[in-house]
Amino acid sequence: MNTSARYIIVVVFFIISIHYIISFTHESYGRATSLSNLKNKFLPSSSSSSSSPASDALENFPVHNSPYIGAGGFNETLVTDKKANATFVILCRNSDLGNTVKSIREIEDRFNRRYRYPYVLLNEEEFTDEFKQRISVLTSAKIEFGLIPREHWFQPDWIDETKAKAGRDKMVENNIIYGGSFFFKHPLMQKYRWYWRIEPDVHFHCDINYDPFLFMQEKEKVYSFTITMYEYEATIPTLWGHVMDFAKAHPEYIAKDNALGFMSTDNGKSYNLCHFWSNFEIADMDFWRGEAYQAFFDYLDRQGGFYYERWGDAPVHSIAAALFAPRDKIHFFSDIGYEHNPYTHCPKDKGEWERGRCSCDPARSFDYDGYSCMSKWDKFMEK
Ligand SMILES: Nc1nc2c(ncn2[C@@H]2O[C@H](COP(=O)(O)OP(=O)(O)O)[C@@H](O)[C@H]2O)c(=O)[nH]1
Ligand SMILES: [Mg+2]
Repeated sequence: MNTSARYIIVVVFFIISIHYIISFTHESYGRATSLSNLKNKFLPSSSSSSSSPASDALENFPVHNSPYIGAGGFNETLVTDKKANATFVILCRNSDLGNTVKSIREIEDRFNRRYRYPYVLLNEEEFTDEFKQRISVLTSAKIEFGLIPREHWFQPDWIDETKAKAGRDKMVENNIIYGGSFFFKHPLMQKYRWYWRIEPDVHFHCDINYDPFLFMQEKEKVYSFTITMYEYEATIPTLWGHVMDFAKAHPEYIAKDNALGFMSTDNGKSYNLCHFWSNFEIADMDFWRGEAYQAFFDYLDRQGGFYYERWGDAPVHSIAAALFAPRDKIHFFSDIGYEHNPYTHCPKDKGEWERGRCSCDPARSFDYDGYSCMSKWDKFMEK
C-alpha cells in the first residue's frame, strides 16, 4: 500500500470515529444522521409510506422529560395518599357530546389526571354507544352512564298542565329543575358523599394543585361556588314568600349564624335576588339528603312553582345553603378559574393567578361586574 492510500484510510477512519463519538454525545446530531432519517430524506416519499407514520414522528421528535408524560401516557404523578368519597356529576344530552368532551378534557388537564376522581353522567335518555366511547377515552378514571328515572325528570301528574304551559310560554326557556335537583337521589350517586357539578362547554382556566373535595371535607364546608349573581325576578315571583313561610313554620332547621343576611337586608322581608350560580358546585350530598333540605324541597315542590313559574335549582340550592348552613360552611373558591358562557371567574389575587398558571384575564373577571353579587358576599362575610 502506498503512502497516499494509507493516508486516505487514516483520514476516513478518523472521520468515522468522530461521527460515532458525536452521535453518542449529541442526541440531535445522532438523530439527524441516523440511517432511517437519511433514507427518508433521500428516498422518494412513497418508499417510506409502508413504515408507520407514528414511529417516524416519534423518532424525529425530541421527547422531553416531562412530569406530565408518565409510563402509562398520563397520570404519572397520581396523588393517592388520601381521597374523598367524591365524584363529578354531569347532566347532559347525547347532542351535548362535543361540549361534554371539552369540559372533561379541561378538568382532566387542570386537575383530575392527578386525582382520578370518577364521573357520573346522567341523561333522561340512554346515552348512545358513540357518546360513551368518545367520553371513555378521555380519562382513566371510572365513568358511569346513568338513566334518570321518569319520576325524577318529568312533570308530576298533579301539576295543572294548562297553567304550567302558560308559565313555560311566558318564560320561553325550559328549566329542568327536577333533573338538576334530583341527581343526588340517583342510584349511581348513592355511594358518594361529595360531588362536583360540571356542565358541557364550561372552562377551567387554572391548574388546581390541591384536592378541593378534601378541602371541603377537612374544613367542614357543605357548599361552594365561584360565581354569584342576581336571579331574573320573573322566574321566581313567589319563591321568596314560600321560603319565608317555610322558615317560619320550621325554625328548627334554620342554622345559627346563617347567610340569610347575604340575600336579604331586612331580615327576610325581601329577597335581593342574589344566588350562587349552580352550574359550578362542589357540595356535600349529605346536606341535600338531610332532613332540612328534604322538607324544604318537598314544601316548595307542593307549591308547583317549579312548573308554574320557572324556579331553577340555582336559587333553590343557594337559599337552602344560606338558611340551613352556618355561613362559614359556604366557601368561595377564589382560586378556581371557571367560565360558563357568558361569565368568567378569574382569580384576581396575583399569587393565585400565577400558581394556577391561569389562562384567563383577571381584568375581565365577573366578580365585580354590576350584575355580580360578589361585593355583597365580601361585605357580608367581613361582618
Ligand atoms: N339529559 C338532558 N340534559 C339536559 C337537558 N336540558 C339541559 N340539560 C343539561 O342540563 C344542564 C343545564 O342546562 P343548560 O342548557 O346549560 O342550562 P343553563 O345553564 O341554565 O342555561 C346542562 O348540563 C345541560 O347539558 C335535557 O333535556 N336532557
Ligand atoms: Mg348551562
